Amino acid sequence: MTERPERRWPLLRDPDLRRRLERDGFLRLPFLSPGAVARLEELWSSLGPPIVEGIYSNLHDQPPDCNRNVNDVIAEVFEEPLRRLFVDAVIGGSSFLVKGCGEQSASTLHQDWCVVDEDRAGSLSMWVPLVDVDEDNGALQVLPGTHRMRRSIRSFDTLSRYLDFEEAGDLAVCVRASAGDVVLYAHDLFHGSQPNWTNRVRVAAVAGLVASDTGLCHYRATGPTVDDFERLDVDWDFFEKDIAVLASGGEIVRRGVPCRVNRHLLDVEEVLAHARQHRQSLNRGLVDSND
Ligand SMILES: O=C(O)CCC(=O)C(=O)O
Repeated sequence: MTERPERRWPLLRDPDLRRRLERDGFLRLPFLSPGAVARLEELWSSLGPPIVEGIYSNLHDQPPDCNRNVNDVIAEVFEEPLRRLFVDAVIGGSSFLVKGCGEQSASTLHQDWCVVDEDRAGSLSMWVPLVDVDEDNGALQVLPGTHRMRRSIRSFDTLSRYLDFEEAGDLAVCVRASAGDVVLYAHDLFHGSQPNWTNRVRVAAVAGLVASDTGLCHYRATGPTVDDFERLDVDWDFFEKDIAVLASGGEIVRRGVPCRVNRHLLDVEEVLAHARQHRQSLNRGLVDSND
């Protein structure tokens, strides 16, 4: 199995949870109190709430002041339970991620954008549903262990690998969760969600997490080959403000450091083989499979 160099991750207090997160790339844990869930539901309702089709984020269409407020309230609500779980973690980029209803609401299996140099550091997403989630209403589905594959570069304008749920078959693991649980997952873990077949939108509050002293970055494709990039040093605001400029067809003026990552685009077969191997090693008891 391809192994990655040691990386600096946000540091969980519990060594056993730390081991599981680094091994599988995800972890579900109790996180928010019912009162905290109610506060976030109220915040979501105060946005309108927008009519949601497919996958919706407030970052898509809400004004900057509103997005700043959503970011600040989610960060505040997450702060206390975050300190209980982690010794060392810095939160940023909080928003609502909402799944509408019906066939068009699937999120194909993918890796999230890089927010750190993944040769040196690991970054996590905190995904907190405000309703109970399962296979019927858009629970996260993950390909365990795929965060340990060779490095890939994902950003606004780089080519990224997507996988259909049909291709993944039973390698995709559904992470059922109760309202207020957190699903922690590595940004480079393949994940997605099947359509929401219920008639109630599925709201989740999400945020990014890195260890302190970990610089954030974003990659831009520069050519001449698909493996040539520049790495920009950024902060959390970049993902809210500058990306919105790029998304609306504008350009941003920033100089980055050139870098090349050979064959950065992962192959479908390679991802599936890796997920299969991870599952086999769990089944064979090479690693403790009781958790
Ligand atoms: O919220 C979902 O259903 C999908 C989440 C996801 O894929 C992501 O945040 O990248």
